[in-house]
Amino acid sequence: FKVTRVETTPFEGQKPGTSGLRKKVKVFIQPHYLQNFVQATFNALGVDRVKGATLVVSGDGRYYSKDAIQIITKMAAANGVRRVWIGQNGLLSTPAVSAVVRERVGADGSKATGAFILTASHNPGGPHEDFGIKYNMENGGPAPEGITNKIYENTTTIKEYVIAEGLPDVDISTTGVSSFDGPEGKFDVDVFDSTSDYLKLMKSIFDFPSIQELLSSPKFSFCYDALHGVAGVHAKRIFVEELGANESSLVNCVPKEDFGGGHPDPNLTYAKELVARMGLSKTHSEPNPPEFGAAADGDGDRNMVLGKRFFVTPSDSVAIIAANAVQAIPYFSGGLKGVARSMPTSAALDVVAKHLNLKFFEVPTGWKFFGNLMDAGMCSICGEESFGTGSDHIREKDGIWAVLAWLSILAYKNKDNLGGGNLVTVEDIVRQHWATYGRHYYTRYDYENVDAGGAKELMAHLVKLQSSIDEVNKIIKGIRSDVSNVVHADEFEYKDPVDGSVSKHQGIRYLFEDGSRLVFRLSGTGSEGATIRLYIEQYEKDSSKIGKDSQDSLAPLVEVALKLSKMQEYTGRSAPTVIT
Ligand code: VG1
Ligand code: CO
Repeated sequence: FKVTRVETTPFEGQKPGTSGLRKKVKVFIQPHYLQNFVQATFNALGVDRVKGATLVVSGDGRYYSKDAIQIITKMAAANGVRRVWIGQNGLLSTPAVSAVVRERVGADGSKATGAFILTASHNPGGPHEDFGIKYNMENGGPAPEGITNKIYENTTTIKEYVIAEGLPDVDISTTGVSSFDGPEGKFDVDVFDSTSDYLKLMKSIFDFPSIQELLSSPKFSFCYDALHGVAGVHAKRIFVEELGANESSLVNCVPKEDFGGGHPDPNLTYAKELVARMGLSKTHSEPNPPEFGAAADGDGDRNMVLGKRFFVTPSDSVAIIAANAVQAIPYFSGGLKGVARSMPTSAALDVVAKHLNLKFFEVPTGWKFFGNLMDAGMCSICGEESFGTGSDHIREKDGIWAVLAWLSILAYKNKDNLGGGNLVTVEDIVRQHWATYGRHYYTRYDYENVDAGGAKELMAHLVKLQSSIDEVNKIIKGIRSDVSNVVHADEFEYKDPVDGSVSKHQGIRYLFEDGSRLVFRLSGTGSEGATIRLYIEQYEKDSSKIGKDSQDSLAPLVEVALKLSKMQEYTGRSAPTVIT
C-alpha cells in the first residue's frame, strides 16, 4: 500500500466526554468525521507513541463498527503503526480490550501500546442511534484528560489526515495474521479469539472450581442478560463452557448491531426481561426466580446484580465486594491496597474502608480517575453508582468480573451449605452487610435528553444558591421541616494525588448534617440535548431502621431536591426518565 494525504476541515463538537466521543451514527458517517478524530488522536499521541505501535481496535459490535474498523486500520497503517490487533468479528468488551492491552503477547512477542475502543456503551445502537470511539493508553485505561484535551484541540485545527491506499479490507471474521508491505516496512493485522486472554486473566483472579461447584448445586440458580451487547460472547464461554452454567441461563447473549432495538443499559428500567425473571417486575409475577441474576451494558463494563426478588444497589455492591474480597477472592488474599469510589456513589464503601482501615479515595465520575491510583499501587477495588465495579486487574470497570466476584462471595459463604443447610442468599449477604455497617439509602433520578439551555440554567441556579447556606436552609425548611440542615455546599473539585492534575466543576453537592447528600451533575456521555442526574443518599446506622423501602425513606430528600433545584420549572419535566 501507499500513503495518501486527504485534505479535510474541522468538525465542531469533537470533544471526548466522560468516556470518549459519542454521537449519532448519522454524524459519524459524514465523510471525514471519524477520520478527523482518529488523526487528531494520532497527532495528540505524537510520533513516538504511533510509529511502530501495536494497536487494539475493537468494540461492542454496534452498527458502523465494521466500517470504522476498516477505516482505522487503514489510517493506522498510513500513520506508521506496526500492527493492528482485532478481536474476532471486531468484538471485544471494554474490559476485554483493557485485558488484551495489558496481557496479550502476539505470536512475534509483541505487546499492545494502546487501543481504539468502538462503543457508545449503554446508549442504543443502530443507523438512527449512537456510535462512539475512545482511546486507551498502554496501561489499558482511558486516555487521561491531558490527552483528550489535546485530541479535542487538534480536531479544531485539523487540515489533513493520512490513509493507506491499496490496503485491502481485512477479513475480521477469521482468526489469523495477515501481513502487508507499506512504504515504511511491514504492517500486520492480527485477528484473534476475543475471549481467551480475558478468560485467562479471570482464571488467575478467581477460584473457578468453587464457582463451578456453586453453579452446579441444585440449590443455586443463575441468569445472565447481556442485553444483546458484546458481553454475551464472553459470557457464553466463561459461564457456560468453563463454569458449567446451563445454556438456558443466558438471556440476550447474541450481540446485535442495534441491541435488538433496546437500551443496552443494565438498570431496573431497561433490563426488563431479567427484572421479570428475577421476580422484580411490577406487572408480571414470577413463581420461582433464580437465586442470582446479572445484566451487562452494550460494551460489557457495567453490571447490575440481583438476588431473588432483590435489587443490589451498585454502591452497596462495591462495598460488599470490598468487605469480602480478601476471604472470597484469591487475587486479593494478600490484602487490599486501598479502595475508591466516584463522588456521586454512596458512602457505603467509605464505611467499609474505615472499618478495615483501608486507604480511601473519592474521585470524579468516569473510570479514568481510578487508573492513576491503581498504577501507583494505591487502590485495589473501586466502583461507581452507575453499575460500574472493578479492580486493579485492568484499568476499566468490568461487568463479568463483578459477577464472578459476587459468585465467589456466594460460593465462600455457602462452602459448608451446598451439601446440607440453607443457602445464604444475595439478600442475606446484603442485609447482613447493612446490619454490620449501616445502610445507605440511595436513589438516582435521570432526566434524559432535556433542553440543554434549561439544564445549564438549573445548574447555574444551584451554584448561585450555594453562596448562602443560611438561605438554603431557610428554603429547605420551607419545603420539609423533617430533613436535617445543609452544612456544606460546593462544586466538587479533584486534585489527583498522583500527578497533581486538577479537575473542576465535577458536580454540585449539598451535604447535610446527618450525612445525607444531594448531588446534581450533567451527564458527559449523552449524544443529544442534556441529561441531568440527581443523586440522593441518606445514611441509617440504627439497625431497626435499615429494612425500609428506599423510595419511601428518601421521599423527604427527593422533595427537597426537586423543589430546591426547581426541576420542573427548568426542564418542563414532572418526572424523571429513569429512577434507579
Ligand atoms: C456515565 C456514568 C459514569 C460512567 C460513564 C461511562 O457518565 O454516570 O459513572 O463512568 O457513564 O460509563 P455520565 O457522564 O453520563 O454521568 V460506560 O459504561 O459509558 O463506559
Ligand atoms: Co459501558
